[in-house]
Amino acid sequence: ESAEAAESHPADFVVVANRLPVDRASDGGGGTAWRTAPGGLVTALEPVMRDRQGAWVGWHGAPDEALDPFDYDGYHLVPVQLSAQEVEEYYEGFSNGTLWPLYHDVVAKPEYHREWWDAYHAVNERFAEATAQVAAQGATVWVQDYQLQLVPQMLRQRRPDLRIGYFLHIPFPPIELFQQLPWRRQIIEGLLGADIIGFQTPGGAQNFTRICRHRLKMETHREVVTLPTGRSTRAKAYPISIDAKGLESLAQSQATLERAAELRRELGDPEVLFLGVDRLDYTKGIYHRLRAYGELVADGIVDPRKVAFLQVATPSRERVEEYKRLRDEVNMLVGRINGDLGDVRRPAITYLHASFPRAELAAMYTAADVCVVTPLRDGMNLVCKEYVACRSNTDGALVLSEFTGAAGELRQAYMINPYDINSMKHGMTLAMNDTVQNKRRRMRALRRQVFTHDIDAWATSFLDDLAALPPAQAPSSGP
Ligand code: GDG
Repeated sequence: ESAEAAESHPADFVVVANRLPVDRASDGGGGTAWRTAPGGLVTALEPVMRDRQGAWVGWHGAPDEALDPFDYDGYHLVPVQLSAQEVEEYYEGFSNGTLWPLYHDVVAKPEYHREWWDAYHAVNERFAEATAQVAAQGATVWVQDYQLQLVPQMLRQRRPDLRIGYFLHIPFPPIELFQQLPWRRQIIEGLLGADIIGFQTPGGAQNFTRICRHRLKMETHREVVTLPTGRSTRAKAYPISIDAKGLESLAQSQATLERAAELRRELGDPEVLFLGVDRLDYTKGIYHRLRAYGELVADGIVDPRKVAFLQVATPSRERVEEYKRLRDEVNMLVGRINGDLGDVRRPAITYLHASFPRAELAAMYTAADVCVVTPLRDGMNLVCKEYVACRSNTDGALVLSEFTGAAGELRQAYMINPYDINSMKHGMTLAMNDTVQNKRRRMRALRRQVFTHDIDAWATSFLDDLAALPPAQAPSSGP
């Protein structure tokens, strides 16, 4: 039945991602309804999708459930079915237990299991098949992220007429780490099926071309990789961003301003409010950050009666073992710091393991004097850009890890090395105590960067590059 639906909706533009941009929520009357899962990618692609009869191929989030394609809010959605075992092996296993830690500098130990790989391969085939069914002749297809690295090649084999773009949202590791992967060759060949392979940073793109040159003996010239078939592919950086204007206007709304003031009161009217917002993930450096802050309190540099720290950790991948452990470790650390150093009236750290509506996050960004972003490795990191977008009166200070993709753009942040606890303590202290003029100067520069390089600019530059390539190559020229 999906072929039938595809015939009635051949799409000129197709986004392929692990998840569809919708969630199923209770409709209040005992049933369920679809709701847009808000996110930067959805915002960025909305105009393109509407103008070009776009379709979105992805999993709908429920295991063992087959769904026909359906239209929702102007999108044509094509659900891909996953069994409960595939969710375990392809998603939790290979994607989040193998690739995620390997690509993030092995800050956790990647696990290599042949069954996980088999499931990853099979699911990638299914995504490629569903996409081949829905794409119109000569359509543009944009494949997203590490869960679907084999799709570009699998799709090209089925549909050599398509223009295929691919974007990796996480870092691409150096050759020394990537080499560990038992299926390294298949992954590289999978990606090379795309006409353009986008990375968050120039470093990621270089890691990729270096592997093509040194391990696969392909010819490379700057961003161009030439395959043995003569076809060529580009590996290039497209740093992702946010809907800066949209977030700024949310932050400036009366409701947000009132909520921001109320938040500060609820936190005991601190002189300085520190803020951290992350998915609860071991790559984000949450533990390291809170430990450094705990030391500042213990050293007497920070007085918890005058300074507050609000840490939001959004629940994430809760069935994966490493994430359970991290959750316990952070709980214990916060308990220890608050037990040892808190005050009757106020804990040293206010820790919230929960997720919040976007407007509440905007109020937090608006309320905070210092935003602390300390990942051990991060493809880009959007939280730091969101904080900057919310600081319209150019106050506030951003403490940022060198190991984020964003560090390449947000040069005026207070840079720290999260592996160096003294560097973190120093960065937080400086951000808290620096002169108003210095903070303003830095924040103005940060805001210029974020507002001139927003999510729209990101999507446009990728899609313009893709559109500028010569039209699709002959069917025999696939890799
Ligand atoms: C991956 C890459 C790359 C967080 N808590 C809540 C909430 N959030 C939102 C933030 C932000 C997003 O989630 C997190 O984005 P990050 O970029 O910080 O991190 P990842 O989730 O790891 O994203 C990353 C990104 O993809 C894009 O390419 O930058 O490097 O790892 O937007 O605001 N949103 C809401 N409630 C919460 O409680 N509504």
